[in-house]
Amino acid sequence: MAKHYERFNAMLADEEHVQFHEVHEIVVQKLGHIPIVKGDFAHLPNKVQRFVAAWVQECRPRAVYICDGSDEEAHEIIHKLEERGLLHKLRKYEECYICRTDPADVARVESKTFVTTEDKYDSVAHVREGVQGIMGQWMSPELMEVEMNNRFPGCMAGRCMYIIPFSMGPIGSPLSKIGVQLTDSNYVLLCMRIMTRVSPKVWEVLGDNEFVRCVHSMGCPRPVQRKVINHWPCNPEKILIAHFPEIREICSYGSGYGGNSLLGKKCFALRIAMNIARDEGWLAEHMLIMGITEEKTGRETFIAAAFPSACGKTNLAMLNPTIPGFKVRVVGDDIAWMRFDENGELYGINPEAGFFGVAPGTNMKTNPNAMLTCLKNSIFTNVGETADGGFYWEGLEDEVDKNIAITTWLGENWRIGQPGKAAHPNARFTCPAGQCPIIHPKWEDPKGVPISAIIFGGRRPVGVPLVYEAFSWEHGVTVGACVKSEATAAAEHVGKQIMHDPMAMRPFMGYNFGKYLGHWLSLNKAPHKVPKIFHVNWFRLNEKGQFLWPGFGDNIRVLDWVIRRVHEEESIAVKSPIGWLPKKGSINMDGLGPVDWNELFSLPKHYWEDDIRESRRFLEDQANGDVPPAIWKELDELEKRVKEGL
Ligand code: GTP
Ligand code: SPV
Ligand code: MN
Repeated sequence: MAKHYERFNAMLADEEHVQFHEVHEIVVQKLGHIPIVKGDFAHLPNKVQRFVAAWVQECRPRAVYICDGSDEEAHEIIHKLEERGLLHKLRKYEECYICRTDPADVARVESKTFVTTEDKYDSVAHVREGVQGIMGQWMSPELMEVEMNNRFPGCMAGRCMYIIPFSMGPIGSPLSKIGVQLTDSNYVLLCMRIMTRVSPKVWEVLGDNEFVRCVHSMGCPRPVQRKVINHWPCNPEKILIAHFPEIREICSYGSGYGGNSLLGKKCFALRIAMNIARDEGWLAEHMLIMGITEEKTGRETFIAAAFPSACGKTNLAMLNPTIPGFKVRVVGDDIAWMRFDENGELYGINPEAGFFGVAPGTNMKTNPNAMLTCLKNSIFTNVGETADGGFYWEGLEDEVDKNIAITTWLGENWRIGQPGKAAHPNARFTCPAGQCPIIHPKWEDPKGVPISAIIFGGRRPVGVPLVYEAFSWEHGVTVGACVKSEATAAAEHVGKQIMHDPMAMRPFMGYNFGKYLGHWLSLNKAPHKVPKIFHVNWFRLNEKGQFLWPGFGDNIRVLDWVIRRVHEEESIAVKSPIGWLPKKGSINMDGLGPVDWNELFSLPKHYWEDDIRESRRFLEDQANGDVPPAIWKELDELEKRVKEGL
């Protein structure tokens, strides 16, 4: 049996056979002479002690540091990283730091991300012979064992292992889950304390219960074998991001960047959580949550929306309305955990505590709320820096002195207007959500907020209208299953290829995609009141390659239509073969420049025929026998409607 399972089983066996008072002795033996430089190991929950001890044995760090999430702790670490040169203070703001990574470690690495289960088809769907599966990758426990053995033994030599207790969701909420991350990166620790709730209270809430085991190493034991660039240790050639849903364990090696290393985010809150969600009857999704209040009536409607990475979730969640009468407040910008309550209402929480937002494109016009959130206590990774100690990235041309000297993310001297870019396209800000001027007062409500609509979307340059509404839950799930988008810099894909990204979850699938669709469909049962499902596209282009829709703050006009549909306004929709479309004139266009309604909503017949054929092919290729019959039925009906009606 593979070692990680053995290690896990041994922990359970220990529990059965060993008396409580003996546990500590055993663990101390396993820790050997490794000093605990901070925290009281003996007071950690038993299961955590064993987990740490097992991985200390494996990774052989120089010391163990038990984090408490306090500001003092953060300052101590920041100070250390400033001295080392990894962090640099941005003197224009309060407690903001800039960090430049090794240019070989700048985004999620989907090709090195795996799910390991005993049975392959628990992790991935059956693909057509000769087809490369893209909805998650499985690696057998045996092969994974070899890969892990090739990396983890001794991987923290000469470094400190940080023990991070964190809660995804408000500490103690019935919807929250606890994780413990071990890491040898203190940059990761600093980001984890922004993105999750790191606190000793987690130990109390955890007690003897289960938690998600997260292990992360930069893969750069000392003495280093590979030249460290920008003081950013990493091991890009050997990146491996392994998930073991059966034992709720995540092991990540070689990268310090974003979703590769902040394991609470995509690894836990999506890939592992969706396994838990399937078992417990809820949903863990790549979705923002926002509340929109109509000021005239005071009515507030909450919406969850799934767009692929770098396709506009953060921007929509914090939207600054360009038309009067609406108040928008953000609950979450990337991940939603949603569950039907006993009355059948869908409630959602944001399991995260911070925003890890795409920097380029963010400015006071497109997203003032994000700009105002990250003016203090934030970390900026792979952005440029102005000579007066400010951040800079593409999109800020009008907000800084045009002649100011800028250092690019690659450390080069640069000025606005010169060729090249100041920031990496996947440069990010990491900031506490609580600092957002429009954070929703209920964003930490343990019950969550009631979700009335689900929106899917993506970057679709042609053919797909600004907005449409699905006819039913089943139709909506099919729309979600057929989400596609242009590739972005959030992962390693290159070029402007259109990729399938069902439910915006392609990079984050934690189990068999066909069964995941089945799980979505299964939620439409009494007493559940399933929300309406919509599809939006802010990215349609005209013949000249310009956006047909202004986007950003003007997206409120589309949300207004969505809300009115949620509240059963019938006269504003017309039936089309692909779903309900806005009746001409039913979207408020007051004060907008010229917008070509006909072009925005046109449904080219050939395009849709091809699109449906291609989507069918995708589902057959990627999940043939596993796709629920209801999805095929929806596709058949859609095809028929398009054939006869367009
Ligand atoms: P992840 O954090 O990777 O999951 O991304 P996200 O979905 O939160 O995307 P985000 O809101 O950060 O937007 C990514 C890019 O899309 C930014 O460069 C934005 O400027 C751009 N963008 C966002 N909304 C719009 C829009 O309505 N119209 C246009 N044209 N661009 C947009
Ligand atoms: C995404 O890629 O969807 C992100 C950034 O939100 S990362 O945390 O790196 O996954
Ligand atoms: Mn995301």
